[in-house]
Amino acid sequence: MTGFADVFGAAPEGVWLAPGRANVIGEHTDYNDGYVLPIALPHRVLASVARRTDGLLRVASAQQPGAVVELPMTEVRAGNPAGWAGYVAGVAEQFELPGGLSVFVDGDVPAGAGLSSSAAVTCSVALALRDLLRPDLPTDALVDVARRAENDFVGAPTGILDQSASLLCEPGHALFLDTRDRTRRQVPLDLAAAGTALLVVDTGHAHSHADGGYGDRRRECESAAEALGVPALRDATAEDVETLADEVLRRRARHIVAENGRVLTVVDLLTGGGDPRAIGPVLTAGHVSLRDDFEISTPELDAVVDTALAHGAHGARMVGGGFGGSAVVLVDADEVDRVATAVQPVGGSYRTFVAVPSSGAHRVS
Ligand code: GAF
Repeated sequence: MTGFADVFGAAPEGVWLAPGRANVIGEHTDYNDGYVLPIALPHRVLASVARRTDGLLRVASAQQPGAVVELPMTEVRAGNPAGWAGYVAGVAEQFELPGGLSVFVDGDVPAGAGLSSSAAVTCSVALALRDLLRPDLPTDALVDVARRAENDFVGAPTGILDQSASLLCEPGHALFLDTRDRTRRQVPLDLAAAGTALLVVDTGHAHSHADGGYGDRRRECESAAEALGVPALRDATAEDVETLADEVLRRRARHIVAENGRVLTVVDLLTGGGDPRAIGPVLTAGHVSLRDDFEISTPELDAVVDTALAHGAHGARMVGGGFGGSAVVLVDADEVDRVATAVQPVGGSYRTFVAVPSSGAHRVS
């Protein structure tokens, strides 16, 4: 690919693609051993990769023109390099690469938008290194390679939603995943055939999982599970949750328990082959729960949801880790433009697009 050859002076050994994701429902359930239902986006990262012989890791990006991050593989360790190249390095350090590696990434997943731009980077590089070095590694193991890069190297305490979506989703389907035992099922999702669309609204207010809020929620969920004497909130019932003495923990746990139920409800509704509009109120209930009980929405995301519903959307919710980012809106296909315009602030700075369930990570060349 041109970008790689321009920077490194030779062709890569191959090019690998990994997509960003939108989550239909199942937010913050992944690190509570619960259920998720993401789709892969058409937006993706392409990683062009070649092994080296001089022991260096060299990383460049089409989105960071002129900036080549370079260091000996022997100096790659958690936090070094910092910044965007850490997502590549955090994967590379988990493979045997004494000769080093050149990586050029080129992506169009909006960064900080709650659409998994970081998992698209880690998964594209993980798949490349699996194909080049460890073809025996199962994809489930790659999910963990990508998660460890994020958790241990970059310092973002995420679950496995994003990495699983990027590596395992299939076109035309949502991925119903049990994050405890990793069992999964592809749920057909042809919104267009039903005259509907899932509109993504990126508010442009960036978030970061390495910042405090996400980790706080994770710790609160762990404290709630401990107080209830269960391994994870996946194992608690709605009745259990109401016995929690701490008011904040009670609300956090209430979201997780109800959200797992919402995933199962949405999967049932979609599997039954009925009208996908029926999932709309469940998505909206998910937003109310994230806003009021989990407290990770923002005024901008709330305004998108409220405005979309006021303009006839069937359902709407914030998506991803929260504290900024994007919302998804279920609308009739012929209402997409009207609703996308209605949710825009003055000046129209929000990016909107229709999320068509796309393919998971694969080798391109
Ligand atoms: C982020 C995290 F990376 C995921 O693991 C998940 O917890 C999500 O927020 C919330 O559902 O995307």
